[in-house]
Amino acid sequence: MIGTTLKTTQSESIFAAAQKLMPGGVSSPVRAFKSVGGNPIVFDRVQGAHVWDVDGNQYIDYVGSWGPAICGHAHPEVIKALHGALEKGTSFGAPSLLENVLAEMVIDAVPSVEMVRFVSSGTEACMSVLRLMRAFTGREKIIKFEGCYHGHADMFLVKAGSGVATLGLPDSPGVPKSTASSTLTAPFNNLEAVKALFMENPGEIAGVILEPVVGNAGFIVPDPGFLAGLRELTQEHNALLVFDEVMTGFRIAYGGAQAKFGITPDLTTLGKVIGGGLPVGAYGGRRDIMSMVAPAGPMYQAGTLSGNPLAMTAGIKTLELLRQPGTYEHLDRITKKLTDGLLQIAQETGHAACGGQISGMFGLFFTAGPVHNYDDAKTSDMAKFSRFHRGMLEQGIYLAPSQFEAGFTSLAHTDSDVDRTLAAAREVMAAL
Ligand code: HOZ
Repeated sequence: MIGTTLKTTQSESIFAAAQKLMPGGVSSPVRAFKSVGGNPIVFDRVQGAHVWDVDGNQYIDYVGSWGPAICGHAHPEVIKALHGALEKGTSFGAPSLLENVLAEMVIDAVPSVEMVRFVSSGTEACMSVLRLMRAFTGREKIIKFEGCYHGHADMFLVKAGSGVATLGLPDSPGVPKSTASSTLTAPFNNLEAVKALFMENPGEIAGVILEPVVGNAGFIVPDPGFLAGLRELTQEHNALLVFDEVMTGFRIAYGGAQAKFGITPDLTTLGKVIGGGLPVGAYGGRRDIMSMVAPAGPMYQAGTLSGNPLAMTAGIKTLELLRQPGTYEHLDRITKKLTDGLLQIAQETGHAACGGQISGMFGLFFTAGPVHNYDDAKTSDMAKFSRFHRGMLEQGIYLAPSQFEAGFTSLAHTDSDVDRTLAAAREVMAAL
């Protein structure tokens, strides 16, 4: 039951075994709890807004499998659709009608997307879009922002967020200097810095890629005019603007950040929500640019499991559920209640804090703020965040085990879940 003292004997023993089998005992770094201390909780099952660990503890979940679980974990309609799809086979490696259906849904929803290519992860989408940016412009350099994370391809592991920031890694060994030197970086929300990079590298920059709302350095919103400024600058320099909407796509609005802020990039990457909990990524954009992708054009990119029928099915059903009336209103209301409540409790218990939300994506920093970029995010009191994380876990609240990850709610989160979360937060913050 939520709120009881946490017993994690099974988790401890499974994780101890895992550490001998897999680097750090995990399949992806952030989930190892390295930055918050203690060992990770080993999951047994997930349902709705809740997760259960192998010791039988139940938690209210604000990670949502890092974004995909926007309808709630294991939504009955998604599961039912998957059962139907399973009967027809798990992988085709050939065209299917399901790809057309999901492609049409994505094209209808996301303003920049006229054509789309499905891949199997957000990382794959971003590494493919990078090749496309270079192929289309004939230029090699790109601009990314400090603390933004676009997956783990070589070119993006420069001042990257997410696990790289969480583990405090300087970048990553194994990335050739020649590769990293083509990646120019600027602080998020700093148009002047981007302008300067364009001036210093005339005719050499293929484009600018960013998370339009940052989720991998904690939750950071774009300042008014920042996205519009990037749109103007990239057009002025014949460079491409790419929104990495792996986190924000279909989450902060059905049409993503580009619909929410009314700025249309040239290309977009997607992942997480569009796979409904199965491995999917996608990149898409202007027809003239996408026509360069093989076999329509010469830029090569391929994948055995791309367009996988199970993943397409889960994605289609998830988007159908999201299209129902009131969904984004629910996400916005429930998440605002959560973040307003957390900020108020922080104030009442004497902790400097700032944060916010858009729809079902949120963040909280232990600093007075405001947080406009990665350097600001790093002023958050990390030791306090770790104690807060542990305290919440003990209270049955599962938060992202890193200050540098956004939180996510779902259609399954209820007022009662948020009330219980805030009651826990009051207790934990009072004791920090
Ligand atoms: N890239 C995800 C976080 N932004 C994955 C983290 C994980 O699964 O460990």
